[in-house]
Amino acid sequence: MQCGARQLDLSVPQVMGILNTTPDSFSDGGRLGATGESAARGGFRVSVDQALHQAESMVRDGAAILDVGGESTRPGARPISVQEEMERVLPVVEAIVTRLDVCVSVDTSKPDIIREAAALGAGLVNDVRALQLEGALEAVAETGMAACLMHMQGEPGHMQSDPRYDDVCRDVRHFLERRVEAAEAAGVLRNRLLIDPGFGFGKTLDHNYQLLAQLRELSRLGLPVLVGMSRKSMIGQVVDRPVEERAAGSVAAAVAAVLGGARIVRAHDVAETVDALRVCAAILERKPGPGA
Ligand code: 8Y4
Repeated sequence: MQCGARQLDLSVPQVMGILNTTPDSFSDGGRLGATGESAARGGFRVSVDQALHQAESMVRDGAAILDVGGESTRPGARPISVQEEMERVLPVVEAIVTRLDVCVSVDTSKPDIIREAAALGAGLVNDVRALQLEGALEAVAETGMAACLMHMQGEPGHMQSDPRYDDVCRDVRHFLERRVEAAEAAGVLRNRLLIDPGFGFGKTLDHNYQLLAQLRELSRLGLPVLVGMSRKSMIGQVVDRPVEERAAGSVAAAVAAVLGGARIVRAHDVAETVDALRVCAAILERKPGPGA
């Protein structure tokens, strides 16, 4: 798959490492360098140096893509301005693009960020709003970036209050089909699109596991499937462990997804996930019939 100027090899399953620049991200808990003082001021900004260090380590561990995000989708998270998101995300994008051999993904919904990130060399837009904000489809079409379209029911903040579906797999597939059509109509090439069921985004535990168990259905759309379950509550509730102890459970879910046809796994624990996906690749190579 072409991601801006870079080529991404999807003949084998790949890992997208999560690089968060938000002060309240669940799982780096300040490891990325929020001082108590700057966090208290609300003026937190991850140092580019610290982010670059983590990025280097994830590339060494085998990540093919790094996902750089500045907006938190946690319930109750304060919405941030375009300006603030730019200040968090763009310096990190630039630092990685100029120094590391990896595809940079920008986790954003905003057309201005999409354009700026593309100009700096980011190759992929990872949008939890599936490019539904005004001007987002057009921004992607202009830049030649690839895009991941994710399903979400509701908006961050309220999405987990009482999610309901007639048939979660069918509803998610229909939504993604419609967003793929909209993207193509706006001039985004089909071969630059990825789809994602959006685990945890307006879904109960049961919805999440139904989607995982029937992930094959999504591959039927003929586009590469990306999944993100790393350390999420769908793992935590099953293993009954806090976020920092969910690596093994997350890897198990990643393996299930890849054997169910997923091509990219968004993960915090890159080294462990890369090993697991290499084992998956060894299995998939030997499967008879039409490919994974
Ligand atoms: C612990 C750690 C608990 C992280 C919750 C979380 C996805 C995504 C997110 C996803 C795609 C998250 C940006 C939520 N999830 N993008 N982004 N797919 N494409 N929560 O599933 O990681 S953020």
